[in-house]
Amino acid sequence: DVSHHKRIALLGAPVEVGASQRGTLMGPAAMRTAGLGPLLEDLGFVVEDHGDLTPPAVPLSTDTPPENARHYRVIQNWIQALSARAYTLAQSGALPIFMGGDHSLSMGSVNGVARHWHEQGRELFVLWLDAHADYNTPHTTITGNMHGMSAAFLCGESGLDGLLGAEPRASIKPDNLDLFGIRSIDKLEKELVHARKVAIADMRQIDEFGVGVLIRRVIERVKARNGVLHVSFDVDFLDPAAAPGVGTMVPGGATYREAHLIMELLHDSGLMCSLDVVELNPFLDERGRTARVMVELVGSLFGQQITDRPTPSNAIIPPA
Ligand code: B3U
Ligand code: MN
Ligand code: MN
Repeated sequence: DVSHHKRIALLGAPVEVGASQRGTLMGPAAMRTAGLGPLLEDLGFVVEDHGDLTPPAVPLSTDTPPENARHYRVIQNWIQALSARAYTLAQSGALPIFMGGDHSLSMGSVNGVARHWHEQGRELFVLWLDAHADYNTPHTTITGNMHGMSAAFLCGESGLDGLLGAEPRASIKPDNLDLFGIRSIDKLEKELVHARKVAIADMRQIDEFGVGVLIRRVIERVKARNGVLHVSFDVDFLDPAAAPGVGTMVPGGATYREAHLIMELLHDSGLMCSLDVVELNPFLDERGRTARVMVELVGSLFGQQITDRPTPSNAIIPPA
């Protein structure tokens, strides 16, 4: 149980070149403006804001950049710096929140926290809330955008092997990844996800079974292995009607209420050890709406409740 975390460490990672649209570099500032820090303090946490990470401008590595990985050098610097910071933040005993920035940042944040937990003898599971699978490699990508490659990289796929430089690579098992909310996936990407047997809850399953049943299944899997859970929340998981401040709007996403329920169930599980909030694009937002929604959702993830009464337990036993 990692719910004993009383300290939360905020770290901004204003990277934007992993996406096709500029503007996610404003994400961390918008999360702060929307009141993330004070909200978490109101919920009883000690909040340390570590500011925004600034990676070195000059590449550290001497490897050859792969073809079809746009802005590889810039992202490489982000990933190496982020992985090192994620590792030390996790070691410090605080629960880190990585505020993006585009989704390429997760290659660093998750690698760093995975390294920490693996040293503790704990398995790291990753819940990927996203319209996309982000399971491309430089070999399969159509766009070359590196935010579409982060989940594959984290599961040990080759093609970006020099990305971490001297940082130790701490891959997770494809078995420990849950892609959730998926409704846009490329052909070769889909083949790779199937070949690696990654668990997917796509929108059809969400419509058919509901997020409550599906998230409980994720939670039970982590519990059964005495694991810890990293949540990687891409804003485009949400329906564009609820969250317009995002570069890739994919219709048919999670509703405001579905997303809150997921956050509440994850909170109650006590399993979350770290969090990414990525792809928030304040440049495309409508009067700060999406930033505010994301801050509210993080509030629910950290225990904000409607009534503060115990929730009646009518848990559905998930199938094995
Ligand atoms: N799968 C496509 C599209 C994409 C992935 N992530 C986002 N878009 N936001 C790609 O570029 O790899
Ligand atoms: Mn994503
Ligand atoms: Mn996405």
